[in-house]
Amino acid sequence: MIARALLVASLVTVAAGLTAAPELVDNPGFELPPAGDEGAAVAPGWQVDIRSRDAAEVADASACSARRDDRAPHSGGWCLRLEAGGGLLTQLWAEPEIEGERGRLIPVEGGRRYDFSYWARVPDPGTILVGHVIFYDADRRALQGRHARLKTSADQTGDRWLRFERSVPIEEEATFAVVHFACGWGSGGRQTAWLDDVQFSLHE
Ligand SMILES: [Ca+2]
Repeated sequence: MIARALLVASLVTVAAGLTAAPELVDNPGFELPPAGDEGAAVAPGWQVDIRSRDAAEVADASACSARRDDRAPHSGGWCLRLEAGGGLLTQLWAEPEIEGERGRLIPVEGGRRYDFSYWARVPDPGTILVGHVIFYDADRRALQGRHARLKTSADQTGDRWLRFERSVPIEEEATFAVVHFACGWGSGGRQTAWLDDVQFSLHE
């Protein structure tokens, strides 16, 4: 009986393992702290980039930041607080470690369905947090069209955490993906949004 119970338990474990597609974003809940020598890195697996709305570099980005925050995270002990102001965008890029190298391109399987989701808290009207996944072909050209992007916009969640999610079959020629967030598209002056539990994985 014990052997049978163990067999059933192991089969359940195997089944659970088969249904859970690997998470493709490193440090998706911002729980890992930056190492001492990582300088301005927001958290392992992520990079921050401040730009104007027309993507130009800016001289004074003091109104913008993306920092780990331990006040009221959605899960664990930490989330990420994004601040934007002065008409600038605070952009956050997933920088996955693939074969020992850090880069923004995540390998994907063309023609398959992918899931993208995240939790956001956007208390102030006028603030918008946009999260999206952009797919690229083997020559690293961004793909266009209905199945080329996974995009959601979080705005005015109040003080609650809300989950935003998209799932689409991607183009056959899709080879890479980039996971990206931007705060600052809203109409308000100073804009603040909190982000936690990003998920990007093959749909199974
Ligand atoms: Ca977290």
